Order: sequence, then C-alpha cells, then structure tokens
Amino acid sequence: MSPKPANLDARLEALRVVRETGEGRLTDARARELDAVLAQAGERRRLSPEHTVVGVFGATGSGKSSLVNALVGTEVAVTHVRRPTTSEAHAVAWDADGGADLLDWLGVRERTQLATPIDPRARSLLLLDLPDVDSVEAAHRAIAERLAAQVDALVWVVDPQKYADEVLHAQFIAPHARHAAVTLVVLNQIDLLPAAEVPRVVESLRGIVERDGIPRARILAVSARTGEGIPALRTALGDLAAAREAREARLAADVGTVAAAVPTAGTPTRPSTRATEALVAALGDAAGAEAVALAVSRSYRKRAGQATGWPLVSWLLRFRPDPLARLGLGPSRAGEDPEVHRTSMPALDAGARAKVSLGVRGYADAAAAGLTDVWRAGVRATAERAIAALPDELDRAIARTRLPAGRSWWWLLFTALQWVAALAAVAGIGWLLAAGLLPTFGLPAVEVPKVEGWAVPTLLISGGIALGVLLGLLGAALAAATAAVRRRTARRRLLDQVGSVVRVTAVEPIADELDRAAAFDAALALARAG
Ligand SMILES: Nc1nc2c(ncn2[C@@H]2O[C@H](COP(=O)(O)OP(=O)(O)OP(=O)(O)O)[C@@H](O)[C@H]2O)c(=O)[nH]1
Ligand SMILES: [Mg+2]
Repeated sequence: MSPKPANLDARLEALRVVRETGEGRLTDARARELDAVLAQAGERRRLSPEHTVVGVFGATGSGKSSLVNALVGTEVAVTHVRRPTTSEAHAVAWDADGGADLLDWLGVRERTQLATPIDPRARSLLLLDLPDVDSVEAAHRAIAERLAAQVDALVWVVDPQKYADEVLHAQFIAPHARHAAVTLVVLNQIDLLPAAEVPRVVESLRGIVERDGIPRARILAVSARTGEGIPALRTALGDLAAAREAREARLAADVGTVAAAVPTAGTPTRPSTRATEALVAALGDAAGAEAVALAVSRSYRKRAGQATGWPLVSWLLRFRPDPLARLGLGPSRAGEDPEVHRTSMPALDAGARAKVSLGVRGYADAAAAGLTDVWRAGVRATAERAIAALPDELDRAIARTRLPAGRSWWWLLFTALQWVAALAAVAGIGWLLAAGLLPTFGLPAVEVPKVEGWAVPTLLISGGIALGVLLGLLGAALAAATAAVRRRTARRRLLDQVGSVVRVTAVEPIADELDRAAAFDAALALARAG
C-alpha cells in the first residue's frame, strides 16, 4: 500500500476550482467527468467514512465466491461449477449498522451480517462478492464495472489456468491501474499447482500485472479450497481496513486521473504597465484626445486675441469660428462656466474604430500568446466585447472630461488698456481735426500745445496706436504660453478619462481572463499532484 496521499481535501478543492474556472473552457464530456468524480468523492466521504469497501473482482470461475467464503469462514456466498454463478453483488458486513446507507448508495441489495471479523482491525470492512467482470451476461459486467469505479479497494482474483488471459488484463485490470495503491492481486486455486510451480506462476503474474500498469503489486497466492494463504489475505484486508486511507487513496487516484486528462490553460503573459499605457495612448488618440486638446489651445488663443488684441484685429477675429465649438465643444453659452461639456461630437469614425480594434486585439493577443487554444479564444472573445463597447465609452469619456476653457483674469485689464489706447488715438485725431478745420469755418482756433517740440494730439495718436499694438503683441505672447499649458492640461485630463474607460472596459476584463487561466492551472497542478 502506498503512503497516505497528500491532503485529499486540498486536491478535491483544487479539482472543484478547476471545474469552476474551467466553465466554458472544458469540453462537455470533460466537465461531466469532473462532476462525476466530485460527486462521487463528496458522496463517498459523506457516507460512512469509517467503512472500507473492498470489492472482489475477477473472471468467472476464478473462485471469487469461494474466496469470500474462505475468508469469512462460513458459506455466505453461493459457489458452483455452473458458470456464471454470482449474478448480484453480495456484501458481507460485521459492524452493527452494516454500512446500510453506504450499501444503498453502492446499490448492493444482498447483505450478510456476521459477528466475528476476519481480522481484529476489520470490523468496519464491507466485503463485496461480485459477478464476473468478463461475463457473457451484460448485466453482470455492468454491476462489476460500476462497483469497480466506486469501491475503496480492489481485489483481483485470478486462477492458474487463466491468470494470463489477455482480455482480463487489457480490458479490466489495466484500466483500473491508477488504483494500484488500493489493489491486491490474488492467485487462487494454488492447490491445483505443484508447490514448486507456485513462485514461478506468481512471478509470471507479477510481470503481466506490471505491464498492466501496477508496479510492485501486492500478490498473494492462496487456495480457497485448502485455506492456504487465506490468513495472509485476511491480514492484508485488515491492513486495508485499519488504514482508512484506502478510501482516501482511492479518491485521490480518481482526482489525479481525471485531472491528468484535463488540458492545461498555458502561461499568460501579463501586460506590462508600459503596454497598458501605450494602449491608453493609442485609444486616446483614436478617440481624438489630441485633436480636442489642440482645439482647447486654439480656442483659448482666439478668445484671448478677441479680448486683448488690437481692436481692429480683435474685431475681425469674431468672424472666425471657435475651434472647440466646431467639435461640438465650447464654453457654456453665458461664457461664465469655466468648464465645458460636449454637446455633440461625431461618433468614432471608421478609421478610429479600426485603431481601437487593432490596439485592443494586439494587447489581448500578446497577453494570451502562451495560452492554449480554448483559453486564447476566451481572451479574444473578451477583447471583442471590449472592442464593441469602446467607441461609445470613449465618446462619453471625451464628453465628460472637464476642459480648461475659461477666460484669464488679465484679459479684462488688457481690454481696458486697449480701450484707453484707442480712445487716446481717437482723441488725438479729433483734436487735430478740430485744430485744422475750425479756422476754415471762421471759428477761433484750438490751441495745439507741444511737448518737447511734438504736438500733443500727434503724441496721443502715435502713443495710442503704439500701445495698442504693443498690448496686442504682449497679449498674444501671454495667450500662446497659457494656451500651451491648457493644451497639456486638457490632454492629461482627456487621457485620464480615456484611461479609466480603457481599464474598466478592456484591461481589467482581459486581466480577469488571465487570472482565471492562471488560477485554473494552479488548481489543476494541485489536483494532479498525488
Ligand atoms: N481446486 C480449487 N477449486 C476452487 C478454488 N476456489 C474455487 N474453486 C472452484 O471453482 C469453481 C468456481 O468457484 P466460484 O467461487 O463459484 O467462482 P466465482 O469466481 O465466484 O464464479 P462466478 O460467480 O461465476 O463469477 C467452484 O467449483 C469452486 O469449487 C480453489 O481454491 N481450488
Ligand atoms: Mg461467484
């Protein structure tokens, strides 16, 4: 018997995780297999965990029923030269409740209750005499096969004539090789062999059983007729019953077998922070973040020019459309709300949508490159869902971004100064006109004072114009610097919004899918290790 398998509970739990995380990634047949093992293990552990169910399997006439009788020391099972004899599973029990629930679950109706256990440690043994596994009767075979999948330990009975039978080994013993740890092989009817022959036959049988996939098999040579070897077999069964791990070993073998057949998910490649940032930047670009940021800066310069420029130029600027307004974005109508909100923007065009698909697919495919087909397809499907949702989401992200679109405090100062400069120039012109024209109408001449040889009206005109141009130039320089800052601010805010949309819609669902694959493989490795 092998040592107690490491933590069956943990492995069963791992198998449960494999089943859960593998939902939709496992074939239906595989999922059913896992369900069956989980249900079987759950049920068997719930029912009479203290009992050890040992099934006696073998070809017809090998002497299974005779062996059970010899073991228990009384004729409980019908034996006969007529073949096949046993047509129903028959249980022998020793303890008080006789494992009734467990036998119900196993579907064993025929039961015999005995008083004296075959071994002092085997009171909780349930010994099952079974129909022949290779029966001509389909019903017999069905019972034997069903119980081979349910019992805690298997005893294979062979006889000297047919111990090497190809069909018995290939079709029955080998398929249950995974239960080597809970398998005993009994060579019965050794009374029919010359004593000297027995070791040779046992060795030959050992070789065959090893080829069946049961290395270091425990082989006992017995005779149900003479009783030879029966005490040793009783002790072996006592060992099994005492070591409750027979049941655990059996279940662990089932978990290991079913888990070994489940294909792994593969190794996901976690996207780097840089890859994620690149995706956000690419999608921000597709959503027009750059264009909107540029419009923010242009709109600012236009409005600053209107407010602070030389009046003639600023007046002309009014006829140029606002770049933000052209994108459906712009300062609120009252012009007082420093933030703007999108009113209407064209949905992402075909080119932008193509950029979104390309970006997200590339990102997902790189992450899923190390996964097996079905898991890679899962990541792809998640990416496609993101691609379908992103255009609208990105649109809304741009729309809800608070853009810096307010006026600057210094505009008002410049406007006032421009007015002063313009009024000075106009006053100078008026003064000069008055001085030149009034005498022609016979009116008294207006005095034109001079400063340092310059006529004051002329000074007013040139000073006013020079101040206006200077203010215009200074305002334009200030506006350019502020617009550049606002462009960066707008870009950052837009990308923040785009980033959170991209994270929620694409990055996180894809990461979840990768986590799922990793959890699946970790659980699978744990379920397999035994
Ligand atoms: N010589 C000898 N004959 C045996 C031995 N064990 C069983 N037999 C005989 O072999 C025949 C078949 O025995 P059973 O115990 O009915 O065989 P079984 O494996 O239960 O057969 P089925 O129930 O048909 O599957 C009977 O005639 C037994 O007397 C043994 O150790 N030595
Ligand atoms: Mg029988």
